[in-house]
Amino acid sequence: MPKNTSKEQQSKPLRFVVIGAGMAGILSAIKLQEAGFTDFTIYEKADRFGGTWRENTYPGVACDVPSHLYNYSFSPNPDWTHVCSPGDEILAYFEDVAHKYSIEENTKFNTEISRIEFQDGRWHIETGQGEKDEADFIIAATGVLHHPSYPDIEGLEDFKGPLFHSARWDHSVPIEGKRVALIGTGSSAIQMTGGMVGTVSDLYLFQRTPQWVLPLPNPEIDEETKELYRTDPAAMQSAREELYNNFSDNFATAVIDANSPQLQMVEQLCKANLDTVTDPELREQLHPDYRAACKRLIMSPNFYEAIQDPSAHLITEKISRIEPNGIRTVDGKLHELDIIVLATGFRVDRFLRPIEVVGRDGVALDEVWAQRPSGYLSISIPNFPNLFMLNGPNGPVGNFSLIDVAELQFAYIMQLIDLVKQGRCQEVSVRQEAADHFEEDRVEATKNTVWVTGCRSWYLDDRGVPASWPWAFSRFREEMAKPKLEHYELVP
Ligand code: N01
Repeated sequence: MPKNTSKEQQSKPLRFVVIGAGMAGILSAIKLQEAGFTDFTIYEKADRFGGTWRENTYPGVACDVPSHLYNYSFSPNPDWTHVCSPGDEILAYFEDVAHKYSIEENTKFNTEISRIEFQDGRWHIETGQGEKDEADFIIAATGVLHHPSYPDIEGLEDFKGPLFHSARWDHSVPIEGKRVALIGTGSSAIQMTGGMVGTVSDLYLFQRTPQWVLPLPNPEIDEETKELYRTDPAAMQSAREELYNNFSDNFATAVIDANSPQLQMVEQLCKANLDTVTDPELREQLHPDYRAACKRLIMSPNFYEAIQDPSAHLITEKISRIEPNGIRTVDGKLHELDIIVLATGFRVDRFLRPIEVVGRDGVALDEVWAQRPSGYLSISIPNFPNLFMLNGPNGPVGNFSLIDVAELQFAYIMQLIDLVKQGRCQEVSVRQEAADHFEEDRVEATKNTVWVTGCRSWYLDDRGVPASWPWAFSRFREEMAKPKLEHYELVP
């Protein structure tokens, strides 16, 4: 079939398919509406909005990015209850925003896209339910930390009690008065430790690697402040800006420069926090042997307090296997348990996958990404025209607000979409040379970061290169302000 001519393209409204109805999918829909595009569908495999906040419902779940920063810039929420609000409140916020902008009307829930192929100038979409669709553009808002990673521990199937991943919490299982094991010491496990101690009879935290923990108090926001934010949006905006600048100037600088004074400050704060642990043996067990922020930094108001509770037990012996009654460690000891929670993180190299994605001339994304995923500015892939990712590979991840990242990226993507809308071209994708050059520069810049100072972490790809944005956040903002069109292939 011949391609649409430029005239046809202009006479027909552009159609968009958004994959995923989490934070970035809802954002895409709102921004498409705002730009006057009405022909779009969000496909969501689950039955409600919310993405990561729909999936992560474990005890203690919260966002460790302060709430007044972790909301859309165009829909600030004066009613956040805490500096870092709990997960259910964040989920309710996203559902409210989706409702406010009537996004439901354009969303197909319980519908999982299984295959997309670029053919004859359009994307052809197939769902697992056998539906077919077409679109001029695909916006992949599929999330980063989405596919649970299950550990390769012998006997995982042998445990006779409930065993589940932190992102698949089984709410039919009561935890009150139970002996619960947490495997892992990432941000999820640290939040769960604070969330469960005092409720369970015994909490066993199986630690493979100790973590540096930055103390982040989480007080309630008082009524007076909420009322001020309700009546004076400028005051709320200035609170947001303060958080934003503080984060950009301090934390974002600390992680990209292992020799920065900002990183020294983070290290000092973490060390002083560790010193609050009174038992010297426990303190030593919790003491990491790598630099603070090498792994994704843990922010917690209460972890050390919780782990010092008499009902909490830090297990540092390596796990030997899981048995019907509990976990056996290599010292031969069986830790008898009622419930095991795998807080073992996510497969961070998936992005759009397992969707089968076929680009121009039959090129398969799975082959292009066989070694590892990549994307120019984390947004565009050569030979996959009119497909843009939000929070795609190697973007600013970690302790950044992914909402800010996605908003900046969408404004950038909109400028590329406009090229097609204006009839300047029909297909837009990054040139191979530009993508390669960007990746070379990126890999080179990661050498200055704290992420390569000697630790195991999910930031590191199969080569040990951080899969993240290694420059200042200000550079990201500058890059997102205006696409360098010479880096793009614009097919008329
Ligand atoms: O996962 P992780 P997470 N045997 O990959 C251990 C975001 N997040 O779900 O360190 C024993 O960090 C593994 O050990 P080690 C945030 O970006 C945000 O906790 O590799 N242990 C590690 O301790 C975060 O970084 C919020 O030695 C095993 C743990 O499992 C990201 O999600 C809240 C093991 C995995 O830690 C992921 O955090 C929560 C094995 N076989 C999460 N395999 C916010 O507040 C793995 N481990 C925004």
